[in-house]
Amino acid sequence: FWATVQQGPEDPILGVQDKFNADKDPKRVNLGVGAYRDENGKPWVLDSVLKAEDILQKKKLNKEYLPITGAADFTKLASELAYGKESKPIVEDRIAVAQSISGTGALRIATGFLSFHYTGPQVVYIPNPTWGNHIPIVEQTGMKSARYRYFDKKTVGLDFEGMKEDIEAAEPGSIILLHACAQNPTGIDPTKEQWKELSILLKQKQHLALFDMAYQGFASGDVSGDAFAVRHFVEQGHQIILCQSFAKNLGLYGERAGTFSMVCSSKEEKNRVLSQVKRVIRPLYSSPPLHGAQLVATILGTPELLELWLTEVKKMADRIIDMRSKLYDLLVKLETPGEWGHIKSQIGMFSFTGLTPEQVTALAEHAHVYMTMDGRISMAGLNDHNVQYFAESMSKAVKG
Ligand code: PLP
Ligand code: TYF
Repeated sequence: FWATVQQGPEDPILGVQDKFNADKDPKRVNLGVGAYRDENGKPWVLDSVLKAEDILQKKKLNKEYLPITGAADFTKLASELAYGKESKPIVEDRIAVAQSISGTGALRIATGFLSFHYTGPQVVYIPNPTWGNHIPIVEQTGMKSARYRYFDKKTVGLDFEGMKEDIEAAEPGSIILLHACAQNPTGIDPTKEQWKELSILLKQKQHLALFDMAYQGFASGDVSGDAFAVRHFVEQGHQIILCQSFAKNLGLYGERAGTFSMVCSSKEEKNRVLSQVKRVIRPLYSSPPLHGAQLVATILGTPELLELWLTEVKKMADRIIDMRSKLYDLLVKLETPGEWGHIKSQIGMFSFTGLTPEQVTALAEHAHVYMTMDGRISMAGLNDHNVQYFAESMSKAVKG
């Protein structure tokens, strides 16, 4: 049957993990996949999650199917976390929300829904560069993807003028995908002022804002602050679509907890929209997984656990910020040619180092250091035990 099936390319991010796994050198450093690691380089199950596990175990809940749109207590609390409890569409009960298979699944519901129901241009504009999965998620549903400028190589910063020009030039009513915070892979976000300009521009052009929020709390350690862009757009009357993930900020990667939501113009519209969202989900996977959603709902819904979690997100964000400054200081001390200020100013899980593919390859071959070919490093892979070794290896690679 499958004689004509060709070997597919490996995933550029997940392939790095395989190469790291195959390297048995004790000095090996994994800066590939965007998953938090503690000060000893180990995955961290948050205490708030462990406590929620205990609570759930004592409740002896059953394992019945969830409804198509997931656990209602979870989607309510998750939406409040993203939009803010006082947000007008929350108060007016006009957000259509469904539990999703984490952020990826939320994006796939979005493109599925849009491909059936969006009467504007079937094209999603995504930043260049962006998370590699965005393009196939869009194109798998038959929609087109297009790029807007985002990264300025010269300044290693945001190409805000280019971004605005491209969004302005897009056909009115286009779908514009925006990383809500901690842009992957660049670690460069618009400022508050720039978000305000973007909000005005998108409205003028009647574009639809599709927010991907995979890192709420991870950028600054403050979950409300990191939701600024989303909340500002909603306050300005944008009927946004939001894809929310709890993989990173709650360390629930493999639990696949997230939400897909759409701000509607009325409760009546919300109900109609939700009936169609269900028709997108049902043939995909019928109903979402239970456990991750129960954990999130328990944490967000229990004041002591919520408070504990907020300190834990901040701890993760702060450790990353500390590593940025240690790496920067070491690169300067080692007299590494170039300007490295961006390592400190970039935001979130990643730093877009500017290392060339040749330097990335040399680091893997000679130093057992692994990262994606675009020179992105997952900052969480660094800790006090390996940052010196990494800085020395990186410095050597830059010196050539
Ligand atoms: N969007 C962005 C920008 C991401 O970086 C990620 C994960 O790395 C996701 C979405 C989705 O992740 P998940 O499906 O694990 O929630
Ligand atoms: O490192 C990144 O950018 C992501 C991480 O199911 C990731 O690609 C890995 C697995 C997964 C979702 C996201």
